[in-house]
Amino acid sequence: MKCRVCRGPAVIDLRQHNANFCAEHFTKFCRDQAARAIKEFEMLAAADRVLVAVSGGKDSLAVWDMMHALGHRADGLYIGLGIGDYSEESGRYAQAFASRRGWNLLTIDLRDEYGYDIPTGSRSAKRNPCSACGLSKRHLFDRAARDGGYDVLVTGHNLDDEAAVLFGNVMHWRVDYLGRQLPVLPARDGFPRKVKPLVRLSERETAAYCVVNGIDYIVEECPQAVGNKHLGYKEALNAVEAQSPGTKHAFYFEFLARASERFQDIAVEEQEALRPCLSCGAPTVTEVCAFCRLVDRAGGSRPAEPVELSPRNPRGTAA
Ligand code: Q46
Ligand code: ZN
Ligand code: ZN
Repeated sequence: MKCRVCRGPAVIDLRQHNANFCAEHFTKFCRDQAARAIKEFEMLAAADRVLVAVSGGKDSLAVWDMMHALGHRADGLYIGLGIGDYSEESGRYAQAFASRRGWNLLTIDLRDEYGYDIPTGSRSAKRNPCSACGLSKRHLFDRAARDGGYDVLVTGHNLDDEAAVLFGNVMHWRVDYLGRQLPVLPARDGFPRKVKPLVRLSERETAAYCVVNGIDYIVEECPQAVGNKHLGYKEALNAVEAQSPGTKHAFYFEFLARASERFQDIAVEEQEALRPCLSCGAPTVTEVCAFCRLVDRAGGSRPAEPVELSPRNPRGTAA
C-alpha cells in the first residue's frame, strides 16, 4: 500500500477517495479538507477571534489542532458536565492537550457555576440527560463566546455526525430542524457565528488524524450515549457506506446543495420569532429561555440577590 502523493508506505486507505496516504500526506489531506469547507461555506475570516468547543474527544482536539495549523490562533473552552469518571477523564485530556501546546483553554464547571451536573440536573428537571446536556452546552458555549468577544464558535462535528443528525431529522420529517442544519449558522444579537470545519471528514479520518499527529484523546464514549438513537443512525449509515462508499458524503452534501434551501422559510420564520430571554438575554421563543428554566429546575445556584460567601456556603449558592 503506497501513498498516493509520495509513493512512500501508506498508513491509511480511504475507500471513498480511492486513495492511500502516508502520515504526512494524510495530515495534509485532512487540513486541506477543513480549509476547503472553511472556504466553501465562508466559515472564517483571517482576523476572526475563534473559540473552539473542546470535549477532550478526537473531533474537538483535531479541529483545534487544525485551526492553529491553518493560521487561526484559536482558544478552547471545556465544560465540566459532571458525568462521573467520563467527565473527569475527558477534562484531563483537554487540559493536557492545551498545556502541551501552550494554548489557552477556558473552563466552566456546571456544578460549581450553576449548581447542577448532567445526571442529577436532568433527573430533577425531568429531562433526558442528552437533551439537558445539549441545551447546557449550546447555551454556555454561545454565552462564553459572546462574553469573551469571540467572533466565531468552532465545533468538531464531522461528516458522520451531520449525516446521522440529517438521517434522524429526515426519518421524522422534522422540517424545522432541516432548515437549520447547515455547516454555518450566522451570528445574531451579539452571539457568535457557529461553524463546523470538519464536515468533509469522517469519524475514522478524525481518529486517524489524532493518531498520526500524537494527539491523545478520550476513546470511551460518554456513558449516556450508549444505546441512544444517534448511535443507531450512525450504525445504519455505516452499513450503507460499507456497501457503497461515498453514500454518506452524497447524502449530506447533496442535501445542502439541492434540498436544504426548501426548508429555509420555516427556519427564517423561527428566527424572526426569537427575542431576548428576560433573565439572560439569549435568543428564545419563550419569555425565559430553556437554559434558565433548566437551571431553575435543576437546583441551580443563581441567587436572586448577591449572596455572601462563608465557610458554610463557599460557592455563594442561594439558600
Ligand atoms: S456528552 Fe452530553 Fe453527549 Fe453524553 S450526555 Fe449525551 S449529549 S452523550 S455529545
Ligand atoms: Zn506521502
Ligand atoms: Zn435565559
